[in-house]
Amino acid sequence: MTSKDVQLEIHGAVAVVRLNRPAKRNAISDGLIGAVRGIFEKLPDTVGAIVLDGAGEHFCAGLDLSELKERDAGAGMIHSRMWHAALETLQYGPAPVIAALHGAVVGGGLELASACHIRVADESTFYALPEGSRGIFVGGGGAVRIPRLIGAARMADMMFTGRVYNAQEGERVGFAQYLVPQGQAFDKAFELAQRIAKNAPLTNYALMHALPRIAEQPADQGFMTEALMAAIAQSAPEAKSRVRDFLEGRASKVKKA
Ligand code: 1HE
Repeated sequence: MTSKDVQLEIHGAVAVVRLNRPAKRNAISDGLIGAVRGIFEKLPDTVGAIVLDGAGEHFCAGLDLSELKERDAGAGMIHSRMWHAALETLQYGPAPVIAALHGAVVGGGLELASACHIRVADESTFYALPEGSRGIFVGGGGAVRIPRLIGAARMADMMFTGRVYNAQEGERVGFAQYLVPQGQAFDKAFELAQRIAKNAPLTNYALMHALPRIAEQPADQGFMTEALMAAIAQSAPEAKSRVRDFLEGRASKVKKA
């Protein structure tokens, strides 16, 4: 399934998907986004977590601007909807996706990172939305996902002013859940993926598919959906055996951080 623009490696229960156009800073051409979608749609069902990485110094420079040809309004809308469909295969795919961020995470690269479930950034990471200064707008789901991470006011500021967030600022405002020393994002993301792949599959499914929808529901409906998801999760044999393991002293305790 590996293509020239995107590599796939399988290491046990963890898949590594790597954007592989380092000479173009992993700029997202139509070919690259199509390859990402194709890989996520056909992952083997033995995969329990996925690391999304970018080859070279930068995670991703966003939309391949050399392909930004004149489109009429209809074609532009269809192109944006194609990005939406591709990124939905990550967000609502078979297993959680952990992005290993480094260098530029900009434009469509930030939209791609925002569709992942966990973002691990190293100290070289920087975040920007240069669409504002290129006279365009986000089109890869950023207007929906980025405000949910950092708030609409911060996103608008990034696009109005060209503001760039460095790695520390990015973690503080909510782009990344983890900040690690330079060069260590992949290792940390892989370690998290191995741990996540050991969870009960139904728990991971609930976190990917139910939680984001519950969070968007009015409270009254959210409580009901939560109750249904909780009942389904706890009825699974795996939940019962994990709880029994704890009660009978076989499972680890929660340790103080
Ligand atoms: C590219 C792209 C690209 C690099 N499309 N070719 N994104 C942007 O506006 C960001 C544009 N890129 C940059 O600001 C910089 O390239 C970086 C900060 C990411 C990296 O800088 P640097 O000095 O390491 O690399 P470079 O010399 O600028 O680029 C190396 C090559 O990659 C060069 O090509 P070359 O043939 O001269 O070697 C660059 O032209 C090429 N390159 N970025 C095409 N983005 C769903 S809508 C989403 C809308 C957007 O994403 S808009 C934001 C686009």
